[in-house]
Amino acid sequence: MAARPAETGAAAADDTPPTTTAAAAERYVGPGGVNRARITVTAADEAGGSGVDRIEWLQPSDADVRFRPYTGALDLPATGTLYVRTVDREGNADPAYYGVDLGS
Ligand SMILES: [Ca+2]
Repeated sequence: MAARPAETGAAAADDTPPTTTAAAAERYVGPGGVNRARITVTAADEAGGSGVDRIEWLQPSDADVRFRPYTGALDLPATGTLYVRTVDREGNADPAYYGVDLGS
């Protein structure tokens, strides 16, 4: 893997984390009478920034707690709190995880 070229000039600097937005777009009663929520996450980097690299999500009430890559709308039990964050291509992370209350 080739070394990255040195960054020069003001245009190469991106020290600003992206902005993450999450919305519980829909709540419904799933199989077994379990309340569920569908959540859509969107993110944008600042104008002139390096761009969004990835969105990650974590639900502490999950039996297997780990950060997962966000690849599309989430469909989760409507309980606890969902945390999401976004990382841009320079590694700047939305500093505080964005918490979404899934409880109804
Ligand atoms: Ca940025």
